Amino acid sequence: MKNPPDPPAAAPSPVRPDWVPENAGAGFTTSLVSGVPAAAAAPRPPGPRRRALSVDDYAAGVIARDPSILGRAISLIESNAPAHQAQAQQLLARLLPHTGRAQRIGITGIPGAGKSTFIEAFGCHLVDAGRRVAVLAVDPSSSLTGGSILADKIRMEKLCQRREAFIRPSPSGGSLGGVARKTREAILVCEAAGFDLVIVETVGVGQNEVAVRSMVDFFLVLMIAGAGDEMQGIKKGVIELADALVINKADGDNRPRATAAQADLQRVLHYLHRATAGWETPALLASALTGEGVPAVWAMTEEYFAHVRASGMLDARRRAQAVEWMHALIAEGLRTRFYTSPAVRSRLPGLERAVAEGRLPALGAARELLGLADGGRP
Ligand SMILES: Nc1nc2c(ncn2[C@@H]2O[C@H](COP(=O)(O)OP(=O)(O)O)[C@@H](O)[C@H]2O)c(=O)[nH]1
Ligand SMILES: [Mg+2]
Repeated sequence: MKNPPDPPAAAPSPVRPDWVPENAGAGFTTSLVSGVPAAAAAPRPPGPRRRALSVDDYAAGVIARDPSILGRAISLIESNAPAHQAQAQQLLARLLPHTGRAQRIGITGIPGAGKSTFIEAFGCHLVDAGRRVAVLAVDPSSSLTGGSILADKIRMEKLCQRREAFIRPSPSGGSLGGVARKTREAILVCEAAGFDLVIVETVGVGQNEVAVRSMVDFFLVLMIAGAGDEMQGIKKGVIELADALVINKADGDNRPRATAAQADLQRVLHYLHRATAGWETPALLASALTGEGVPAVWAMTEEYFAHVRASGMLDARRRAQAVEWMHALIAEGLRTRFYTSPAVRSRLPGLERAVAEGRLPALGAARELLGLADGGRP
């Protein structure tokens, strides 16, 4: 998928986060709502503009886990500017030997399921256990709603303050394909920085789950009892992507309903296709609010990793994901080349009309355009 061109630079915002590269267009998250108590939201001290970093500077800073350089390295990756993209690719090549050691975890669920709250509780539990945790958010819609960054920063307030944690809001703007590329590469940067876990939070809408499933080792679906959520999940096939289900908000008055939902899910899971060979998808209860059940989710996660390491599934999945990703990039490249070809661009509107009016079959029009993109052969 093609990234939209950078829109003209946005008006300067009162708070410019430190992950924003120089010359960033409005396609970037260039502002945060003031009052957010995140370290990343602190305005830069007044003074000369930041020095441009070389690939060496970026690589050294990432490997040393310098939070400011880490943030800037991810900004570089997220930038759509061709000069940044070239530098980003050099950086990734440099970092590649340092990647591959983290546990890559995807967490999805409908908006309001409690993903951010859960990641806060889960992340703090892990940090307390001596782990370093990076959190990346994938939400192509966040640039439209504008609210999710504020909400997530507040919900992850405690985790934000831990030195062993790094939280990065969603790259704003752009297609799901663009966001997926940026997230995949951001995972690698976090790994090179020595985080033990990289958690990707994604909103359970549309194709997000499939995109995130294809970049993580372990995929957790967070659910809530009632509202037909269990059934929705089954219909969308999301449950078949999951390595674990966690019914969140199993607290207070909601506890009995959560327990009933767990029993329903356990029955259904029995008949469904498993996401990972040899691993039976469990359905656990948790409360992100009270923290109850969170250590059990971590214990189950460790059990999962022990299983996939021993069975060779972890390596096999990563190899398959890398090849799949290469094909996705080829497809994206071909698509971009096709739609930016001058011959295609001049002929496309006329052929669209002809197809719409029934004067030409779609197949004939497609063949003609593909021929034009190939260098004029009809
Ligand atoms: N009672 C209860 N409320 C929760 C729990 N987890 C999250 N919430 C609340 O649910 C709302 C949505 O949480 P949030 O983490 O933003 O959901 P997200 O959209 O999935 O990231 C917030 O008001 C949370 O305080 C929980 O375990 N129990
Ligand atoms: Mg959230």
